[in-house]
Amino acid sequence: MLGTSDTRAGQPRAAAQLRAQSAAHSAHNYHPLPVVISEAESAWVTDVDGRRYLDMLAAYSAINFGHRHPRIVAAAQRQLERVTLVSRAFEHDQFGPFCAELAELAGMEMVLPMNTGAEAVETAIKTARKWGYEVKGVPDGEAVIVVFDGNFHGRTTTIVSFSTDPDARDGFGPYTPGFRVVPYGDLDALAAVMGENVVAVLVEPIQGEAGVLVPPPGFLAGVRDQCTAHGALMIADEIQSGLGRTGATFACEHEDVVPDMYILGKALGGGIVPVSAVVSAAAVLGVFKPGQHGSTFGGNPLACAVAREVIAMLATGEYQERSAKLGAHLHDRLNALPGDKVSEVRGRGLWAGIEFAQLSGRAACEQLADRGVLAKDTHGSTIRLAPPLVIAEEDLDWGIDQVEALVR
Ligand code: IF1
Repeated sequence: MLGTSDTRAGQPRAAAQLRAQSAAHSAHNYHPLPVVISEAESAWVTDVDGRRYLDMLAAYSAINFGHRHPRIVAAAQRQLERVTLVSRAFEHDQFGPFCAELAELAGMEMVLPMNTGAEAVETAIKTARKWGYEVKGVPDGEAVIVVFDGNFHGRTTTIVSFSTDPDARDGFGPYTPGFRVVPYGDLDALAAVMGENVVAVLVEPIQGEAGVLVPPPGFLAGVRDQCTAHGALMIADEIQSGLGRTGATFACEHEDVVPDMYILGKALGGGIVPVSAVVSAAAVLGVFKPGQHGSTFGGNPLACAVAREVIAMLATGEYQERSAKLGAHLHDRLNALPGDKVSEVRGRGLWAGIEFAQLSGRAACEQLADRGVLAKDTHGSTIRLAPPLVIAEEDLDWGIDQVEALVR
């Protein structure tokens, strides 16, 4: 059936046929809900049969500003008419402004742009190791990076090497050495491994994949203190938690913590293109010399133009404020759900993990989809909600009504 695409001609194929095609011809590394989306706007998506769904996943926070936000689409369209890709062999007029504006938003000095989250995490690891050898004076090949149990930082071979999730890790060895795993939230365990070869502690301020786990109060501040005391870099993976999701630009802000490095991705691309970045001090990112790291697409003109619009939108503070306000409402309502049906609700801002007592996460998401709400399960009986920050208050309430209906 190569070359035939009735969807392009405006005649949607039956959902079943499209699903059969993807089942036959795509690797089965996902088990998607049976919804075939063909259009989307703001917090809503429409499937090939014309059915509308409220998107309460928002592509795991990559759609923080909603689908096809007019400001971001306009920025992309303007850039499409100018120049889209030059490679880093040359400079272009969006690059300097993007780096300067992102550094300013983060209160840091330098930016190293990549594309996907995993690439930015890899970049952070390479930065920390090189910084460890050249600046901290760790003996060559001895650098240690401390990570946490339940982490999710991406799917490259090095990153899955320090995953504690058997699905993510098993069968992909041999594994990259140089990582120590300690329990999330446990400052004593962290202190026990903070030797002189530790170059960095890599932490999610809130663990997404683990089920929107918020660490105990004081944990991030404790990580910060131990990093400072041992001359190690505190690296915050804010790929999912950052850029407004929790009601602040960065989730670290809730504990008044400033890490040495932010890793950003997802929402930075405005839901249009993959854009990720490592943001840090000049003394840290300064370890890279020409030829030592890079990417064909990293920092391309289209990506920079889109991300600049995202940064300008975040600079107003209105999305963070909206996330904090609507998030408080979301958590108030979720916390009022019957305790015998909902064992725990976690999260911050417009981000929630809901643990059901008698329902698998998958079954909950299937029932929600039947009710017109898209959400995603994670381990066991947990689902996560991360609606776009632009969601209308009445739509949010309607979405919560559907969750409530599952446990009535
Ligand atoms: C999938 C999870 C969410 C991330 C953090 C790095 C990355 C991610 C904190 C890598 C990516 C995604 C990947 C996506 C599912 C999703 C996810 F369940 F797997 F953990 F959001 F909760 N750091 N998270 O959350 O970024 O390379 O994907 O751009 O399908 O694997 P990426």
